Amino acid sequence: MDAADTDARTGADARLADFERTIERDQRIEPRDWMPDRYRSTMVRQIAQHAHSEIIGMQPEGAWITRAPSLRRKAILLAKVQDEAGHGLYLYSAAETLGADRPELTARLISGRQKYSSIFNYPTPSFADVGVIGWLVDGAAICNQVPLCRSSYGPYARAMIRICKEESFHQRQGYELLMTLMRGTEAQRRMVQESVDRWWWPSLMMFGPPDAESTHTAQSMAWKIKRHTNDELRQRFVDMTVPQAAALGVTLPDPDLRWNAERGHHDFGEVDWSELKRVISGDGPCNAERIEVRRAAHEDGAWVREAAAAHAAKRARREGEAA
Ligand code: FAQ
Repeated sequence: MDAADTDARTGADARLADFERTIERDQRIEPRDWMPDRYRSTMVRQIAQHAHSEIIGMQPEGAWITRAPSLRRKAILLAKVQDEAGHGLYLYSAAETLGADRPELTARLISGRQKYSSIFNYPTPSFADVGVIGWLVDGAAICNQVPLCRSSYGPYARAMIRICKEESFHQRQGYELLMTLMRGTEAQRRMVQESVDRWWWPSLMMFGPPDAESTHTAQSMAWKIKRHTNDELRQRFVDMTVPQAAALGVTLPDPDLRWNAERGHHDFGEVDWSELKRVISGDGPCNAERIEVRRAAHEDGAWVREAAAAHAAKRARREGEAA
């Protein structure tokens, strides 16, 4: 080994040591900092999947915008779905700070090479689903994402702060809608219960596979990308949701759900992990429809992207001539 090789090796070791020290001290990794390739690709993977989830997540509730039962409910729903688009944009921007190319991320989503959350592959046949998505799906998202505000990658952690604030608001609006329905007619109460029955188990699946089967958790915890395991967050969500269900007057569809005083947590039944695997691998009730809608929207929007690029090029030319 010659002197140049030794210098290069020492430089690489020093950079890795610097990276590990930053993580150990709970400081943030920023875009210009050196990072291991695997840390970068793990961050791009998680942020892109998260961004895709926000964008695909506009569809199930968005389907109710034209059919909301009042102007007030329509305005609330429009604002919520618009917030989700905004979350997608913050997250795609965070992925871009890692060198990811946004059109390429979209192409990967549309071609099925990149995932999005399983939860958005379920249908929304009743208006109560809008409330239940706010309560349970945004509730699970907050539970998962509040610890991500302390994630080690700076732009992701900062995006998460704003997203969590908005999602807390979404969760409250969902709960308020359900409270209103529960104070309504017997048919409305039945509609809420039927919706809870359909969304409860898929909401628990949002936290990912059980720890023993999770491929990324150990490394992501070591890098402080994730702060808790999938099972820890799932448990936290169950404990948080049980009293809310009682206050609402609905039953969570799990005969094994009960308080365990010894553990200081609720015990709950086994999630159907084969269903999660099926939905993740593209065979959920609405996977094909969700991707088709996203593909069509992307193709319909081509002229907007072309016009924006032409405008930017023209402005750059003018500025170049003026300089
Ligand atoms: N669905 O080893 P792990 C929202 C994949 S909230 C689909 O445990 P990891 C707000 C996983 O990616 C929803 N795929 O992986 C909203 C991996 O696949 P890969 C989005 C899943 O990363 C509310 C493989 O299985 N939130 O959008 C799922 O350590 C209302 C092995 O799993 C986030 O993305 C699943 N449920 O932990 C919008 C939060 N679970 O990449 C509209 C950030 C696992 O090897 C309306 N993400 N997989 O091919 C995370 O916290 C993590 O990535 C987990 C998964 C916890 C999702």
